[in-house]
Amino acid sequence: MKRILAAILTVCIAGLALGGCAGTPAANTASAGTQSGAEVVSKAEGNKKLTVGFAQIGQESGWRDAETASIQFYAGQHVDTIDFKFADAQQKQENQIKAIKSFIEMGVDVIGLAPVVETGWDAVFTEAKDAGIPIVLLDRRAKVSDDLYATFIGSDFITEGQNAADELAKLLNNKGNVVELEGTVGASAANDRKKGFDDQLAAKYPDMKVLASQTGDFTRAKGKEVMESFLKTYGNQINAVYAHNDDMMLGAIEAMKEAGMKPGKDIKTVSCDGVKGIFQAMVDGEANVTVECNPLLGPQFFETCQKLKNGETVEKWIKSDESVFRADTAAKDLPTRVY
Ligand code: GYE
Repeated sequence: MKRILAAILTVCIAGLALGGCAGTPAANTASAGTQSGAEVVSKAEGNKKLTVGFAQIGQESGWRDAETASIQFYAGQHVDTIDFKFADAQQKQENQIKAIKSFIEMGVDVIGLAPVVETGWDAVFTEAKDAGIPIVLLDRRAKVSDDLYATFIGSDFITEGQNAADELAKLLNNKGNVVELEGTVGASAANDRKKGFDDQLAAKYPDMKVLASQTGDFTRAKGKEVMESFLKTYGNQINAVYAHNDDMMLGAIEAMKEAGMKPGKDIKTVSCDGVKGIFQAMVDGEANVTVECNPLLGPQFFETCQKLKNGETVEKWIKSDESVFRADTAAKDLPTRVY
């Protein structure tokens, strides 16, 4: 699956350089926008099809692949009504900015973006606004004024961080030393999962301490590398790991096993996402809890884009539904997981 996806994405990157992917360039023309606040609507006219450009972050995690697949699948099922252009930015903000600029030039109806980091978007979002093209933020937030984007579709990362703290507290009987694997530096998912966790410890669990916290860039390889260095420095002092995503935790689990430790037992684990791999680790007794974050955003994304093309107003935050999953039900849950 990953390989097929990678092939599609590669074609799409090449396609973007040539002016698009998956469909013909939009025939519609974008005119200068005068809209403000929540009333950002598409000014595109003349093309019956909904034309959408999406600037994806990259392929850093299983979660990301599932989100891309959900979007590509929906677009593929609706080729008669949707012209879809996809760009993979390989985790670089400059590539996302380039993709957005090229979508503006094409005159798409709506631009979708999963912003790799929170800041640095004002100039290019203003260009889109001036062209009358609304921006839909998917799964991560951008720190810009409200008039520069139409809506954010995604999770409450602060709540996820708080839930992670409560789960670790239960596993440790409110007392112990935690090491933290952070997501990509500057990403809203990393900033807020950290803030929610830290605030909850400060408010409710004075005997739980974060020994060290470092980025693992949301990847399995980096998660493993950082955990190895934590183990070298703190060894047996570590009672638990909190990882901002499951992929980093899966890397950390490898590191713990190689160091002769029993993850899920000697060292408790809580991570975010809910990918199949972490359910398998819970079934195997090597992980304790995952705080779910839903990547299957394709349908909601395109439905929102259509509403914007129609000139309808949409909520400023369209929240995803999610829960917490623990090792005791993992064997029953695993077969029901779709990503
Ligand atoms: O948790 C992580 C991914 O932005 C919510 O990004 C998303 C995060 C997700 O790489 O696995």
